[in-house]
Amino acid sequence: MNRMEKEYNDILNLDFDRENRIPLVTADSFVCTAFRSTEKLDGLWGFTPDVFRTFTRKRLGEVKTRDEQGRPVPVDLDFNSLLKAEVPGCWNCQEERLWYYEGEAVYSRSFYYEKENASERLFLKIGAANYESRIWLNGKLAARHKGGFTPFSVEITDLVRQENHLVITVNNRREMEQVPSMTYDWFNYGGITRSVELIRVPSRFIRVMEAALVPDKTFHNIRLRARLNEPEEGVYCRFVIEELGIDTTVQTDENGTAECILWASPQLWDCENPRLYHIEAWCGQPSVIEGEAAEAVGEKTGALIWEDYVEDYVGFREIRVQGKDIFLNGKKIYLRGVCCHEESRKGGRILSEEERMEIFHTAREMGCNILRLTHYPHSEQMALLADKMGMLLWEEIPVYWAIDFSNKDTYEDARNQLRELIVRDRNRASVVIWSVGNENPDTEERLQFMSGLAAVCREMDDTRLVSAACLVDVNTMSVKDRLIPYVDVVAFNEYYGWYYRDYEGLKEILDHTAIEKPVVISETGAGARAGHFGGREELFTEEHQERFYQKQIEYADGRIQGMFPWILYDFVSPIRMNPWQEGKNSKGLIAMDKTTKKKAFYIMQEYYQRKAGEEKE
Ligand code: GCB
Repeated sequence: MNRMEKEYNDILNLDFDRENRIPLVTADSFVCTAFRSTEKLDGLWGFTPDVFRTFTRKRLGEVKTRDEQGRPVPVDLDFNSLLKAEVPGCWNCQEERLWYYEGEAVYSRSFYYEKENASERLFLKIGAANYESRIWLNGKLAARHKGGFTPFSVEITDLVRQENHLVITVNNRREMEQVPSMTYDWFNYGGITRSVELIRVPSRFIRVMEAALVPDKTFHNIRLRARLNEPEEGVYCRFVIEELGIDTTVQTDENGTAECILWASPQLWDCENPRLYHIEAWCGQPSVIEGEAAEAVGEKTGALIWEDYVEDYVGFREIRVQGKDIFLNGKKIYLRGVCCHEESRKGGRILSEEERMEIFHTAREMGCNILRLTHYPHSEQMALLADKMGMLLWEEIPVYWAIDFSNKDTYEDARNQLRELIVRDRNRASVVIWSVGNENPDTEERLQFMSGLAAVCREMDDTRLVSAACLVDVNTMSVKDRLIPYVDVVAFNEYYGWYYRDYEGLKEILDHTAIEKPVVISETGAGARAGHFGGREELFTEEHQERFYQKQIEYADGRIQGMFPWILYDFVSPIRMNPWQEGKNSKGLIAMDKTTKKKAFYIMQEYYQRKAGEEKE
């Protein structure tokens, strides 16, 4: 094809996206990095919105500024220097005119790479990019990924050079078959919203390392597992937990997995004492290192050198249900929860470390022992911090409201998002619940879809509970979802006293609900504009919201195993356009400034203090 033909082909080809639709990157190729050393590519990147998707249409992996004869040619699409955008960041907050932009954008930057040894492999990890992204390295399309909130890794060993030009296109257009789909009650921030990192690994490496307490009620069996990059049998893996006197070497099976269960007496992780243990793992065929070679890598002569090394800090705890109760390390607990979106004070998905800490401190002040991180996976740092702080977590994927439940690709997308989340956070003791959806219609297709997701949780992880936030059955006024047999904790959202003006509805539902499983209210709430005071019956006043919570407690206390008020902070929502909300959902117990507490905050605080006291008795 000569230049002219190519030009025509680029603008006349309706099906231009076909050749860019390469297979999606999935959780299978993820390289765990919680404590691996990586090189961050964060900072200011070249950036431009690309409304007509011209970059992808023309496969402009590299912008050519000169023709074959070396003459300068006009560059209409200069993706490198038009604008700049922060990575991680959301374009909506970068420029006022991009606030409502939904579509494709192009990020680009260069980086320098020098191999540290001949057999080294290089991966790129993207913490999250909302929603569909494509990675182009040195002009070549290297990967495509779907899902706006989970991490993925891409091997770039064969494409990388010393001087590199990296382009990431991100498209956040809402589509019917996506997860979430077309409508939801939060803001659709677009962009590369979490860090981009380079990971160097040897040719044989540990893809995932896991450590957990076996949930067998003994509190003594520790399971250690390492999965290699390839299904290779007979490779040695060494696990060390020095503080527990564990130092053991196991060989991989035909799937490339090395696993052992060891008897130990760890101090258990819980909310009062979130004890974490340093866990180390090595893999490969160890060789002895001597003399100067040993000195060069800071080892003693005669030391064993392995091929790969990973480490993590893991808490050992057991979460379990029995009958209607939930037990943490054998002790019955009440889930004193609150829901929370991942949104910064200024708007935008990127929280500072202080803002994250503030969430934990505020939830603690309110008396919470668990946070429901709604309605999509929050950043990895949240779970790492929760582990340290002793806060339990409910994590979920955005299977929210209407989803194209009969679409196989949609299921694969949801399933992959769930697997990416589980692989990322499976060593976090704080995470005790995986939730597979929120307020979805109780249809046959949805049952197939979501029971499938529940099965994925169970296949991958026997150390956590499975739940979903269900709708109430308004015909029978009860919790009667067909998904109930597939979950451990039955959760339902209710707004009796707000959307439905009689508080008695909640009492009725609980009267009609007889389930031999723990039941929790996964959402309940009422809107209130901070500083707007008035009568107890007047909507959007702090007094009304205060009264609302008094009523919820009056009807639900003693009949449920946990409660999650909706929501800790007000948040941006394009479906809330009225004078009291102005594009925000105002059901926060605290205003968007994350400081101004509304009256209802203190009602929940008093309630949770009482519940915590009852637990101690
Ligand atoms: C719900 C949704 C939540 C909404 C909330 C509301 O049931 O799960 O995402 O924001 O209600 O404010 O209506």
